[in-house]
Amino acid sequence: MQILVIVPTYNEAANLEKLSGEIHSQLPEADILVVDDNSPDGTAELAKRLAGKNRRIKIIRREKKSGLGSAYIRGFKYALKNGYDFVFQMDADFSHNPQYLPDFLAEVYRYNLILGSRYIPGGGITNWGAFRRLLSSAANLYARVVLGLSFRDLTGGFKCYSRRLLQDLELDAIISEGYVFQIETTYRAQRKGYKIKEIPIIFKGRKKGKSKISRGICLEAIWKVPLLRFIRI
Ligand SMILES: Nc1nc2c(ncn2[C@@H]2O[C@H](COP(=O)(O)OP(=O)(O)OP(=O)(O)O)[C@@H](O)[C@H]2O)c(=O)[nH]1
Ligand SMILES: [Mg+2]
Repeated sequence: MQILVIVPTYNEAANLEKLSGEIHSQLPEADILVVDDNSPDGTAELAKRLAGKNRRIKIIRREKKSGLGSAYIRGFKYALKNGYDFVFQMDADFSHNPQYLPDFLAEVYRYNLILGSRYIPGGGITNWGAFRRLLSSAANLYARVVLGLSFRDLTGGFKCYSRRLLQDLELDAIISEGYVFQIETTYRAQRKGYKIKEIPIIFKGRKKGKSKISRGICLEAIWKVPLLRFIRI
């Protein structure tokens, strides 16, 4: 069984070494793929150094900051090409605690997509102010109602996919980048009839490094979510 953990990075030099150590202490047999967009803070150089010492760390370096969705897609294609069976996506800023990785793996055998969920019993959020919480709840409610999905956390970025689902997801047809990317991948999986399960995670707001959330990412959510209803799946 081959496992890949995709970690997209933009200016995460303060987090990467500790994160990769913690991932490997949970899943020693997993490979970690850093997809870096030429971060000015030297994240890619750090990743290269780590990869030089540890063959279970890989790095793809893209020329410029090109968005989170396309970074995941790049990682997914790498996973398919290199024969991985289970593929995680997680953030580099410790919002997604590596201690949950085994919980996902315990379920993904019976499902095709596991969502790390802040909004089911046992899940939660620490370190976020009222505005960020409100924004996230509103986005989830909006997506749930507009797309008729029953999952409580559609915008989270801590997920695990089976190879079978990734093969069938038509990666080149995906239209979104920011939070909508998370909604779209889950929506496509559901429409194609794959089995999806939410498991509880406590999400920690970022402590180190700078947030990349922008108004553009929020606006994208408003107009692209309804559009998803009309795409051919
Ligand atoms: N490769 C790549 N990674 C990105 C890009 N934008 C964000 N990331 C990474 O994607 C993950 C999630 O981004 P964050 O900036 O943490 O976004 P967020 O969690 O919504 O917001 P904050 O935690 O408040 O910053 C982090 O590991 C980032 O370094 C990008 O354009 N390209
Ligand atoms: Mg974050």
